[in-house]
Formats: sequence, C-alpha cells, structure tokens
Amino acid sequence: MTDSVSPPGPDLAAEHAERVENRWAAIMIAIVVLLIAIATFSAIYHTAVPQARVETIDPRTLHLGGEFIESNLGSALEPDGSVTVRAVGQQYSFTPACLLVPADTPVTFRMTSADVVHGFLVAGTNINLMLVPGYISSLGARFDAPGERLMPCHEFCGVGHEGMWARVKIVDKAAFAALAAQHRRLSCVE
Ligand SMILES: [Cu+2]
Repeated sequence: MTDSVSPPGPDLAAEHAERVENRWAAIMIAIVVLLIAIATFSAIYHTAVPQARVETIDPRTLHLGGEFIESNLGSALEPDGSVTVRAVGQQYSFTPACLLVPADTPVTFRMTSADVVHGFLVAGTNINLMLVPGYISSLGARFDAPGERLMPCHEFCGVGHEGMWARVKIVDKAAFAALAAQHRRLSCVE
C-alpha cells in the first residue's frame, strides 16, 4: 500500500458507489427530460407558428401564365448582377433539363412542382430542397468555379423516378454575361 490514507471499509465503499450512481442517474434523467422538452417545444412551435415566408402557386395553371410559364423558365440576369434560375419539376423531368449559372455570382433558385413532390439537389453542394406542388421553393447559392454537376430528383415520385435528373452547368461569369446580353432567359438545353 503506497496510499497513506487507509481504504474505506466495504460498507463505506458501497455507500460511495451508490451516491455516484445516483448522481449519474439524476444527470441522465435530466438530459433525457431536456431532450424531450426540446423536441416537444420545436414540434409545437413549428406547428403553431407559420413560416416567415411562404409563397404559394397553383400547380394546375403553371403552364398558362405567371412566373413559371415556359418562356420565363431558365436563368435570368437581374439588374443588380445576381442571377435568378426558375425551373419546374414534373413526372419525370425537370424543365429546363440543364440549368446554366455563372460562377462566383449570387444565384437564387426558384422552383416548383407541377404534379407531385419532387426533390431538387445539386450533387457535391449543400443545395437540397423539396419541390412541393402548390409552393415555391427558393434558395440562394453561389458556385465557386466553372464545371458541371448532376441534379437528380431525390424524392421518390413514381415509377419513372430513377430517370428523373437534370444537369447544372456552371460557366465563367463573363461568358454568362455575354450570353445574357443576347437572350432574356438562358439554359444549357441543346
Ligand atoms: Cu421526381
């Protein structure tokens, strides 16, 4: 024995162990109660409080007029130099099937669905939205360098789901500006 203090007797040791166990049990119960409280609060909060910004649209009349009419789809260069990309998902494709965006520029995606729930995801980025019929999904993004990325639908939407994908082509900022000078809406659909 190197310890100068003599070890506690068996009763004392058991009492000590029990105290430690009880303390840890109390801490674990507190953590579980806290997690349940957080889950309950967020569930009630998100049900009771509407989202700050919800844009709705009638999925039955997308092709007849308004923001998502076919002639308005694709990329638009805004007066402030940013780019707005509008696209529609439907069973089983995206329109346009190839989105053209400039590198190093703020890009806003505005998307919706014409029929059922689809997914909008750009591979290798954190761009990931659900396209829900009746709602406009909007997300800001920025692409660092030119390149090409896959854009698969990632919400199961029916028998043709696996064939539902598009591409995002990122081009040089100057090249995009030159194209935008000639066309009101741009895409890379050939
Ligand atoms: Cu889909």
